[in-house]
Amino acid sequence: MLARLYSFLFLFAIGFTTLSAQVPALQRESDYYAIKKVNIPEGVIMEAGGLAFDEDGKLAVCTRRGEIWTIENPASANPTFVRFAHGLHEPLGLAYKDGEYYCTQRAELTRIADKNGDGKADSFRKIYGWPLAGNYHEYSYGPLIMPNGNMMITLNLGWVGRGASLSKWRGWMLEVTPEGKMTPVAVGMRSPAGFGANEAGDIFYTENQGDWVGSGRMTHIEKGDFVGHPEGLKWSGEPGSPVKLTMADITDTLGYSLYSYKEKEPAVKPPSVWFPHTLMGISTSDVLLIDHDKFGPFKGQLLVGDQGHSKIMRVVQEKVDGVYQGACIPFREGFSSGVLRFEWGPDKSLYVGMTNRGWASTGKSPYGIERLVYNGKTPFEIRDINIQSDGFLVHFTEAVDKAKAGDPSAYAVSDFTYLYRHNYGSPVVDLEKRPIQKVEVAEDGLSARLYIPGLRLGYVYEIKANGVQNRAGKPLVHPLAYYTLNRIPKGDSADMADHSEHNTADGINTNIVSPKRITAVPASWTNGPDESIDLGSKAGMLFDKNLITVKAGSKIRLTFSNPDDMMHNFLLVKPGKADAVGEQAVALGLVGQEKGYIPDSDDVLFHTTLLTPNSNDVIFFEAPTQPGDYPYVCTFPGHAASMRGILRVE
Ligand SMILES: [Cu+2]
Repeated sequence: MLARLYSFLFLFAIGFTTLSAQVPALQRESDYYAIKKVNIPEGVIMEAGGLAFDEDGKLAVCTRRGEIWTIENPASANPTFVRFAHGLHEPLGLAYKDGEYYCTQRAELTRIADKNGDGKADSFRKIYGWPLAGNYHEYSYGPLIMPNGNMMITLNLGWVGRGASLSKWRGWMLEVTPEGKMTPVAVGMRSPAGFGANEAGDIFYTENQGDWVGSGRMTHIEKGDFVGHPEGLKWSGEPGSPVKLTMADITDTLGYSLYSYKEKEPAVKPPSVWFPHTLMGISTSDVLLIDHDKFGPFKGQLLVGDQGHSKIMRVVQEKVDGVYQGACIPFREGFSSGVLRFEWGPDKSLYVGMTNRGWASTGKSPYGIERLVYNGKTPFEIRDINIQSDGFLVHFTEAVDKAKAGDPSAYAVSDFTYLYRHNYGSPVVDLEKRPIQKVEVAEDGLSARLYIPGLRLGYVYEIKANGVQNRAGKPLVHPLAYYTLNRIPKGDSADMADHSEHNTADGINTNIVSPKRITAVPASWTNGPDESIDLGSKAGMLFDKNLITVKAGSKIRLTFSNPDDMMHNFLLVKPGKADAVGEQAVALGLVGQEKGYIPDSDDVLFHTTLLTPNSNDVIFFEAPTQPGDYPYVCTFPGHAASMRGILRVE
């Protein structure tokens, strides 16, 4: 099985590498959507946990430090900040309705109001509360206020080296009436930091990669659903539970995807959209409907944030035989901190609340509020994707050059899935390139139909359209989408996914063979190494040492240990090249895991293999003879920004 997977990877490595997703220089996100800073007064720690606007356009932000700030004229150069409330317990959601704020603290849903009109909260009423075990990871989110006035909240699992439901209803979505009557809705959540409703009013929640969760994903929630993580099932026997499954019903099933596990246990609900880990983001957050046409040609679609990658993605969905499915598409990156929350402002710009304390992000600021402003120009983008019985219909925001877009070589499509198991995350498995039989471009040039034989249910389709251009010869701003296939419309010619075919091998290459990784004492080192160095990983995507000083040309034995729960590597690179090498690693795309995320680059001097949790690697190398600061960096996608240090050669 292992060999089979590797041979696929080898065969298609060249294609994937050359077609890796890069934003072409001609078309930049910032040409259409500008990120503008909201000026925050000095001393205000605006670690945004939730955003809400009142009817007058005043913005309220609850913070992870337990405050609520109101901000008048947030788009102006000097907004007015008032501390409206304080002393709350890490509120991670805020809503506003009829003159009152609704806020989810760790242990209760609270209604907060300013009764005497002095601009500060003076009324705090508990609507509904729940117990805490005291675990740091027991985050609580919401509320999402429904049209009938009821409120949805979600409760994170605790973390004890795995997701754990240490107190009642952890791992659940709950519905609470304004009077405080609670009904459990759905279970199987791990870290449900974001949820929102689409145009039809259906609720979707986003999940972060973790144990039992192969990659980030978004799932449609209906009453009685079980969405994958078994821990919350501990409470399925409680009065009011709409779920009959128990923890014992869910077994660790190497070899099943969540989709194929459903054939064994029909109560399991797979996601409508997977966000491939590191390729789209690393920690999905807020969900918001684009409910107007003042933000580009995307009305009716969803925006989904990513905290770790400090960015926002776009999601297009369709319902086939009553089941949601669709694609995620890159939208806007480059926010200054981790994107946790967003909300439409009165002018229909998007206010983005950010924080990264304890949750590293590519944006380097610890917190902040930014505003995403659309300038009215139409970006040339994939607008939407619809499943066909024999392929995909890809819609564009502008007419395409028909000759170019009609050529199958303008596209590359591959599919893969993730394993459903107790481990933290899943590698990409069963990766295959899908041949495109032919492409038909619509008369108006606004869509292209890709004929792809042998579609596989339960798989994620990477659709690249790097060769598509508009009539002015410009490429797509983002020639990339990941479509999750749950259903195929009638006229079904698809091959059903056969779960016995899932590759159970990890797909991770932990023994990278390379002349830059020498794992035995070189024969020429007759006196052994001059120096032995121990380096470790540290939680939060860090090395445990930021500076190591060595003599020029000295013989070094380096032991890199990984006691962390994530995978890491060590690459020593040429001065000033840490960013470049990190980007090259991400650009490896789906084959990155096979290469240990080590790009084939002259900028890389020496490296270890990719280390799984609780493993180590020993390498031998000679320090550069040229004195200077040589960065070392972990290039596991998403880590390079924070996980680096300096080897100082003297
Ligand atoms: Cu790392």
